[in-house]
Amino acid sequence: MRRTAILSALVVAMLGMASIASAVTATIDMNILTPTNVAQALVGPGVTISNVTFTGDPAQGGTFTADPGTIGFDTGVVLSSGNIADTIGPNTSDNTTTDFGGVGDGDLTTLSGFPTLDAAVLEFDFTPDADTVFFRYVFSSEEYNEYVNSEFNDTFAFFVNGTNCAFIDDGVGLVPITINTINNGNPFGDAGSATNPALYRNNDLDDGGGAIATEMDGLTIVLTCMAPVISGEANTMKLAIADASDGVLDSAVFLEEGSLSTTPPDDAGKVTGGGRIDAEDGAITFGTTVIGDEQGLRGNLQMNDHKTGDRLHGYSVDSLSVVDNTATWTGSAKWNGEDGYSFEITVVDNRNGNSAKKGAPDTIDVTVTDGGGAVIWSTDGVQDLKKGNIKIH
Ligand SMILES: [Ca+2]
Ligand SMILES: [Ca+2]
Ligand SMILES: [Ca+2]
Ligand SMILES: [Ca+2]
Repeated sequence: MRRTAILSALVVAMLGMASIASAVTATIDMNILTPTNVAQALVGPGVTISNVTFTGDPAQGGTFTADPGTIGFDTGVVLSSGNIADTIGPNTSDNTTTDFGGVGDGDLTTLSGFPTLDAAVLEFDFTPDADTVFFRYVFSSEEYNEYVNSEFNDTFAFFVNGTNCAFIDDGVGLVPITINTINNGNPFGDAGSATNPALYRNNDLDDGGGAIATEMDGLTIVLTCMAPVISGEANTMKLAIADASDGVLDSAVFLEEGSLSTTPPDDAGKVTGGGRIDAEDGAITFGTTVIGDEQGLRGNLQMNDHKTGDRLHGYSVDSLSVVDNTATWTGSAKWNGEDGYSFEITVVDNRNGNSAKKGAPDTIDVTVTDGGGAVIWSTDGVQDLKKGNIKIH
């Protein structure tokens, strides 16, 4: 199917002159800003960046400001498969488009399941001061709602060291965020074809929308990327968005200013911490984060047994129980880089910091099982933290 949007683009251009009032109020693209200016706007506590590059038309990336309540945060970076100036509200068209005739992105094509075009890609190296990074974002598109569950499955991704952190856990697996994985069905409101509607905000003029003061016809709620990283070393970041199947009907992703950080977002933290549980020569060190929000439970648990050389990377959280100062959770894990393992961890947050003056030490108890349920590694029961701190929020 070939779609055109020339007429509506003209209408938008005319209406746009009279409607610079509320909403996503302004954008500044890379005809003015450098890629480093744009990437730097993302940086928050605990992170430094370098080696910034941008691929795409300069009008496809930059910064934005918005009125409170429009996007969910008021300033930040925006990347688009069209012109970022066309994210400015109000919503005046069902199919706002800039078709740059640009190339797609191979990684996004894999995620979309359809060929991609007009890719905008911002890449940089970053050095974090801890082993997990976070940032907050909102995906939006003109493909909503009329092209939900079609081949026009515009896609974006945030690749941290090559792994996409823009996903939701649907209970079966990790699903990348696209038009077809977050929506309220097609036709709009059809429960049988809706996917993750609790994460979706309708703004389509044909479906009772338009109150959200941006041109975009549909948006996700504010979502959080959480990714394991290597502390103190250069890690890679690739932020990318593209059209799918043709170059029309823009999709845009908004990223919150200053949110690329090693500190979890205020309202998302459940359990954070790290340290060592062995004072003897050789040590078991660990770092962990569990967050719970509208996207569900997610977590990162990294343990290194320096005596045996074994490494655990827990990458999901399947259950979490927090009672007073004790948290227990289970999840799926890689063991020495190999998938197919599970873990259970219980931590007790007895004090803030690791000074003995502040009371009994925090404790940790970890068990790792293989696919057959056999225990292959553990901390040998409850262990005191010898260094570090666990915080249950
Ligand atoms: Ca639309
Ligand atoms: Ca386009
Ligand atoms: Ca629109
Ligand atoms: Ca599109």
